Amino acid sequence: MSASNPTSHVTFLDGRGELPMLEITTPWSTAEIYLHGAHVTHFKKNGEPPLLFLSQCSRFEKDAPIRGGIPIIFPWFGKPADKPGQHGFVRHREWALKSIQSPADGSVTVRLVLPNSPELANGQITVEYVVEINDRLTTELIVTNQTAQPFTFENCLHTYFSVGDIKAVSVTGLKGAEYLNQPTGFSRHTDTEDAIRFTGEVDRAYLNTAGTTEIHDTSLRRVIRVEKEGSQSTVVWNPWIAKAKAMPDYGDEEYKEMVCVESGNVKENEITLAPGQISRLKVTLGSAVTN
Ligand code: TA6
Repeated sequence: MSASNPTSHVTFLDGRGELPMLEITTPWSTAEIYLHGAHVTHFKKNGEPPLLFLSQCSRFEKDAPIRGGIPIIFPWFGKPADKPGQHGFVRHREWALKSIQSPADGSVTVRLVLPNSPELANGQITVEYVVEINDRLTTELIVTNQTAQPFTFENCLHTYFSVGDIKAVSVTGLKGAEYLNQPTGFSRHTDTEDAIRFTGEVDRAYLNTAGTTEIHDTSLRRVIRVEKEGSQSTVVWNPWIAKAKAMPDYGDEEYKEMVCVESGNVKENEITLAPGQISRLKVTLGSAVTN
């Protein structure tokens, strides 16, 4: 199946692991989205290196998460004691394609919905994902509570960014924010640095921060902007050497070429949605290369 207009094109085909995927071309960019996990695995602006990192060792299998791109973390983050598995279940479920729009301006908007899930009140908690592709990549996770009770959850767009050399990367926009440091048992700290730099494992959940972050990559001479709405938490992650070796679906040296800057609502920023209410988590990714 394909949808197109004079300037953009969408093809529906079997991707890796024969998982259904959409291949998208716009006047500015190319992108790939798998129905498995409603997972954006590729976005590349013309004339720039890919924006998203995808592990060479990633699995493309039913019931397994894809390593890279933008995994959708919902309805819980991490591995709470009372939850089965890490980072929720929607990232390894097959989503349904609801619509593809490609207006005359050449942008493409794809809507996906999570099929009714017994864990989500058999569909009374609805989950939709909207991906807009043009010279930027915008994704929005929309959760609606159609039950008669409050619904509490965490969410996170766990974006893997591609960088030239992690040692030449700094992340700004989080100075003064509090964070929970995963490697030391989620101990609480306040970030006093102008920028986060990477010389070892970093795994931090920044809380009560709704601002824009930037990834400065001097090796690719690129600045990536992460603008967000409906998000009070930012998670910054690089596994470094030991954790890289410990992950079977991740290359030992790949920690050098990626950084995760994730937007969501985790830990004490979890959301409680009243009956009838809608939660929207929206992230817009833009980039510019300096000559
Ligand atoms: O977002 C950071 C983090 O929670 C890390 O602690 C690390 O576990 C990472 O997510 C990847 O999790 P995954 O379940 O995809 O292996």
